[in-house]
Amino acid sequence: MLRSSFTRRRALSAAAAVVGAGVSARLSGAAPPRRPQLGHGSLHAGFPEGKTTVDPTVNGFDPSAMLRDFDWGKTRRLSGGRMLREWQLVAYDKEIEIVPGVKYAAWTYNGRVPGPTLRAREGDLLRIHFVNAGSHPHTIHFHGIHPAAMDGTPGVGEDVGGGLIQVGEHFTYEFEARPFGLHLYHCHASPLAGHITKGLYGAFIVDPVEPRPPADELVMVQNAFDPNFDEDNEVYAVNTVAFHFMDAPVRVRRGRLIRIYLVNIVEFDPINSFHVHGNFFHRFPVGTSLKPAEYTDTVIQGQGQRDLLELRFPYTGRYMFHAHKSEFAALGWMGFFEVTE
Ligand SMILES: [Cu+2]
Repeated sequence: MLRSSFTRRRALSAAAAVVGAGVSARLSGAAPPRRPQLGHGSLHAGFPEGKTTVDPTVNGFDPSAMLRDFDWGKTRRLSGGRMLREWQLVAYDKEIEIVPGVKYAAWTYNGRVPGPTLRAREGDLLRIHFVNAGSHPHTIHFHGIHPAAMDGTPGVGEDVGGGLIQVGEHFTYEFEARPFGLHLYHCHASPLAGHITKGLYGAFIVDPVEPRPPADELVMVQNAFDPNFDEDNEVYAVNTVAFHFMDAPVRVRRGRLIRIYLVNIVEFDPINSFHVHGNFFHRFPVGTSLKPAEYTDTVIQGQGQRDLLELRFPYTGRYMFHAHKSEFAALGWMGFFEVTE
C-alpha cells in the first residue's frame, strides 16, 4: 500500500536516469535528467554538480565526524580500581534530512542517527542513564552479556523500573562491559521494525583489556530509511546521509592501518554488504577474536551483524566503497576513500 509518490521503484529509476547529476534530483525524481545514464564508469567520477550532500548544520550531526566520534563516557575510578563509565541517552523525535530535499521524521538517541558510539574497555562498569523524551515508549537494548533486568526488553525487569520505558520516564541500565568486540544497542519496543527504522540504534564498542594495535578507526553504521512508510527502504547510507561519502570522501593515509567498525542495522532487507575497491581487508567477525577469520574484499551482513575490518591502502588515489547489492548502492550506499601520502 503506497501512501506517497516517493517509492523505491521511482527512487531507483530517478537514480538511474540522472547518475552524474545532483543527489536530490536522483532521489526525489522531481528534477528532469540533466544527463543521460552514463553507466558504472561515471559513478567513479563523483558528482561535481549541484548540492549533493546535506549541510551538517541542518541535522546537527555530520556523517564524516561520526566516523571518528567515540564517546567514552564520564569516567571515575571506583574503590578497588575498577573504571565506571556513565552516559546519558535521551530519546526524542527529530526531523532529519537523509538526502538533500528528503526529510525524515526520525526518533533519535541524543538527536543523532545513529546514536553516539559508546566505547568502553572489557571489565568496566557501565551506567547508561536513559530518559524517554520522545512521543512513544522506548527502551535501550544492549547487545552483550548482562542480567535480564538490564536487557531493555518490554515485559522484562519492570519490577525494578526497566522493561518498556514510558514517555517522560527514565531508567539507568547498569552492567559490566563484556565480551570485548563490536556490539550494538537499539530500541526494543514493539513493533520492533518500526522503532529501529525510525533511527533508535547505535554502535557499542568494548575494547579488549590489552588494546588492539593503534589504527585510524572508523565507525560505519549501515542504515536505510523508508520515508513513505511502505515497509520498503528508498534510501540507503552509511551514517545516515545517502551518497555523503561520494562528496566528502573518507580521508586516510597510504600505508596506515585502518580499522573499520562495520554495523548493519538495515530494517526490512534480509542482507546488506560492504565492498572496497582496489584492496582487501582482514575480517574479525563481531570483533570477539584478535585473529582474523577471513581475508576478502566483500563482507555480507544480516541485520544486527557486525565486523571489524582491517586494511592498509598501498597506493594513493580514490577508492570506492559501497554495498555490493547494486540496488542499495544506487539508492545511496556508496562512497570513496581518498588515500594520500
Ligand atoms: Cu522505541
